[in-house]
Amino acid sequence: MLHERYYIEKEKQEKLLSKKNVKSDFYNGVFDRYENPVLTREHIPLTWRYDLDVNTNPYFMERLGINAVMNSGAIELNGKYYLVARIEGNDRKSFFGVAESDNGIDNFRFWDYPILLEDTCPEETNVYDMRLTKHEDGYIYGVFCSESKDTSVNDLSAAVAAAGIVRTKDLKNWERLPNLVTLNSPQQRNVVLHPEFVDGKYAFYTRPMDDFIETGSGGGIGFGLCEDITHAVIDEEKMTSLRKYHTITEAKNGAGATPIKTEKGWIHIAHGVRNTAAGLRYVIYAFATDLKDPSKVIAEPSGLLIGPRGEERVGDVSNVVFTNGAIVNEKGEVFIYYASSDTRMHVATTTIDKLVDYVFHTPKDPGRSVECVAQRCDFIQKNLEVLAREK
Ligand code: M1P
Repeated sequence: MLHERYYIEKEKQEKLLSKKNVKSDFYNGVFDRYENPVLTREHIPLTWRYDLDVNTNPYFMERLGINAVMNSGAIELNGKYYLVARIEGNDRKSFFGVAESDNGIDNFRFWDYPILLEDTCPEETNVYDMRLTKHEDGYIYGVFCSESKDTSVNDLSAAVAAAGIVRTKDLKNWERLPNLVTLNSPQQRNVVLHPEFVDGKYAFYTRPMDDFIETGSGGGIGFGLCEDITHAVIDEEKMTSLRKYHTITEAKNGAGATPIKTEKGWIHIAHGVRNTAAGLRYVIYAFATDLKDPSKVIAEPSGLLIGPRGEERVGDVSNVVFTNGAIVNEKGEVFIYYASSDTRMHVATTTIDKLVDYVFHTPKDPGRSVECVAQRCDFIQKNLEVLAREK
């Protein structure tokens, strides 16, 4: 016999999991937001959290609680939408779980078990933020942050971030490969594998860092090639999307979703960070790189694509939106999955045509207030002329 509370919690959860998600009234013409998050900690199966045996859990207590479900890699396989979510336990350790949906906007359900990675790094304490890449070599790769304690300094919080690599064909059986080695960067986070070979080699977007939190001399999103993914070593990183003074990327930036191939270029959906009196503020921005040379930025719309709005602004790490996964379906619809405030997952939808229009036709950031005002005045003048013509 199960505890009576089990049935109440199960019914509550079923209601949440089967709830229809609808577009919110947010409008900017670029993408749509939705009323409900697509994943929250309440989506985590009860079997992951409660001991269902009334003899060992007479009060039906949550024994292994979940704190947050956030930064998820995304992939479409055989017509279904999958998120490989970062799930953070009450113990602050993150791990990965696969959630599946038929339409990509609601009814995401976690598979029975989370992903148990091969334990190849005894010093690894935490793993998070997997980016999924369907590579032309036939594998699906997952590149994630592998975090270990930094034992070289006398500081309890000091940590080292590296890029862990796994591969699979079905999201069920995962093969762990050695972590990426970047010879010129002491730490790496937000590493993304490019879906195609470049000059016959595997290509990675990197984020060189001197330190666990601060990028230090790391100037932005880097790019490097490696011959052998089973022992991935990058000996040279060149920069692609640079951090810039007084922009949304001043403090940090990092690659997000696997780049999306379009006729005009690779579209990247990344995150930018600036510092404020209230702490770091994370937003999502987009840029494009050249089809032949995916390290070369060819379009850079001004400012942010998605910023934290309304309830998204509050959570464990407030004022953050972060993406590490997007799906493009057969109809050219784009699903951008993003977490808000390191707490829950949302979806924003658009289309390839709209994204291309946004990335290639949004004006660039002129860099200085006076020039921004001049840019806006030209814009207004043209609009007033349009309105006058319509009279
Ligand atoms: O807390 C916000 C984000 O901080 C980190 O991103 P970055 O490496 O750019 O600072 C990541 O740990 C990410 O998981 C987290 O959402």
